[in-house]
Formats: sequence, structure tokens, C-alpha cells
Amino acid sequence: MPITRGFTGRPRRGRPDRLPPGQYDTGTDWPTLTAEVTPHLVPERWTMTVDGLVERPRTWTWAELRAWPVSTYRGDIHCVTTWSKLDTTFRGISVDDLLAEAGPLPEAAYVLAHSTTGYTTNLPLSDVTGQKAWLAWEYDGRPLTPEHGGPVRLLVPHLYFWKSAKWVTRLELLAEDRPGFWEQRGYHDRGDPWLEQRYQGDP
Ligand SMILES: Nc1nc2c(c(=O)[nH]1)N[C@H]1C(S)=C(S)[C@@H](COP(=O)(O)O)O[C@H]1N2
Ligand SMILES: [Mo]
Repeated sequence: MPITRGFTGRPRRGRPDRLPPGQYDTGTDWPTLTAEVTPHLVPERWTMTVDGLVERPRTWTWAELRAWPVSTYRGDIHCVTTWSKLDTTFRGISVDDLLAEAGPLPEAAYVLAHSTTGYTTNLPLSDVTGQKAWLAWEYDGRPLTPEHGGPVRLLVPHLYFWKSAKWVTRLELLAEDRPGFWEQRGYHDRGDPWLEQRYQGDP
């Protein structure tokens, strides 16, 4: 009979193959992490802008975006404070669709996401293209609550969750990387949880 040897330590909740290094499974909890006062936005007055290095800078209303084809993300999210949440379901629209309308210029290589509150976060353009990023307005079949970024948040689940700007209102396309709110305070410019890119200077 085979014996598993050398198995020490506490069993971890969740599936280890789904948890990036240093992360634990938060289960059904969904912690709230907000640096600013939660804004209570009226969707009908919220707008989304794509500008900077694009051929056609554009602003859309809530009604306009809600008429677009809906796109779903099913999978995990990972916060740099070490919680991960497995098997989440978000719905919204693909950032690819938004960018296709605006037409990124060849020199556009980075994105600075802006929230209505002034919060910002920077990302390589390649991390919000290729069906990896969403503007999400629904979680688990219900409208996103204000605490979690409703009416609309950015969702970039393959990076640490601070990249998923709540109350997103603008994507600014840039040639050079420009550190956002947490990145100016020492957090990593990319933030890949599988590479543990938590702080500036990490690999
Ligand atoms: N506007 C804004 N977006 C934000 C934040 C914030 O403070 N303000 N916090 C980030 C961080 S650190 C995380 S982990 C997630 C938290 O999202 P949640 O509160 O829905 O869990 O949002 C990110 N987006
Ligand atoms: Mo976070």
C-alpha cells in the first residue's frame, strides 16, 4: 500500500493548484478593500471614456454600454493581502470591445485606469486585451454593489485585484507606464499573482 511521506503542515482550504503562492482561500467571504470613501453613483449619470493614444476618443453612457454583447468571466480573483476567491462569476463587457471602438494607436503600450474617486491603477495594454479584462456590472447574478465597485468596475482577474479599479470611469492609453495610486506607494507595476509580483522590485 503506498504511503505518502513527508506530508507536514496544516491542510489548506481550497485547491492548492488554484492558489498562487502565499494565498489562502477566503471561501464564501468577499472582503472589501477601499482606500477612499465609497461613492454612490447613479448609473444613468455614470459614463465611460477611452482616450489618450487612440484614434477615436469616446465616451459612452450606461445605456449605450448595456446594449453591447454581454461577456462572462468565471474563475478566481486574488488580492495582494493574500486572500483569493475561487469560482467567481462576473458579467459585463469585454475591454477588447471597448478598445476596438476607440482604436488604440500603434504607440499605445500602457493603460491608466481612472475611478470616479481619483483612484488610478496602471496596466500594460497587453494585460487588458485578448479577452482577459472586463468592465463588470454583475456579480453572481446580481448588480455589483457600491462597496464592490458598482455600478461598474474594471475586472482584470489574472492580476492582483488592486488592478481591478472599482467605479471605473476612464481608460487612458499611454506610451509609457505611469504608476497609479498603489503603484506610487510601492506596489508592483504589473502584479502577476503567480509570480508574486506584490511590491516594486519583485521579479
Ligand atoms: N477605486 C478603487 N478601486 C479599487 C480599490 C480602491 O481602494 N479603490 N482597491 C483595490 C484593491 S486593493 C482590491 S483587493 C480590490 C478590492 O475589491 P473588493 O473591495 O470588491 O474586494 O479593489 C481594488 N480596486
Ligand atoms: Mo487588494
